[in-house]
Amino acid sequence: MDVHEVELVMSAVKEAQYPDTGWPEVAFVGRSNVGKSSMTNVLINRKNYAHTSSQPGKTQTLNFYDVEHKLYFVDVPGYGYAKVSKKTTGTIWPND
Ligand SMILES: Nc1nc2c(ncn2[C@@H]2O[C@H](COP(=O)(O)OP(=O)(O)O)[C@@H](O)[C@H]2O)c(=O)[nH]1
Ligand SMILES: [Mg+2]
Repeated sequence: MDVHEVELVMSAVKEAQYPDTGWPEVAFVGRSNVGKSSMTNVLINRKNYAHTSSQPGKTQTLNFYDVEHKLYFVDVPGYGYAKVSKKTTGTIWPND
């Protein structure tokens, strides 16, 4: 699919904030710093729309990208060794 229209529609910290359109949601799961955000950017043809970082732990919320009003790519926090407190990341994803 050629992607032209992408929009960050929600940066969610709790389930009540997840979109309820029923569109498919695609997410990549993996440790911090393995390239999940970079992969998302490649797929949506953007350079750094999903923020990448050389420091682990940059992505701290569930970021839902509306792709062509058909589906979502969801950039998720990694697990592993990010230097943020459990309080900051909340309960959505274990941070270690
Ligand atoms: N060498 C190399 N570095 C990459 C690749 N993909 C991502 N990176 C780098 O790895 C670091 C972490 O990438 P990021 O997408 O933020 O990882 P995330 O924590 O899984 O979302 C960044 O400095 C990226 O530039 C790749 O295919 N090769
Ligand atoms: Mg990331």
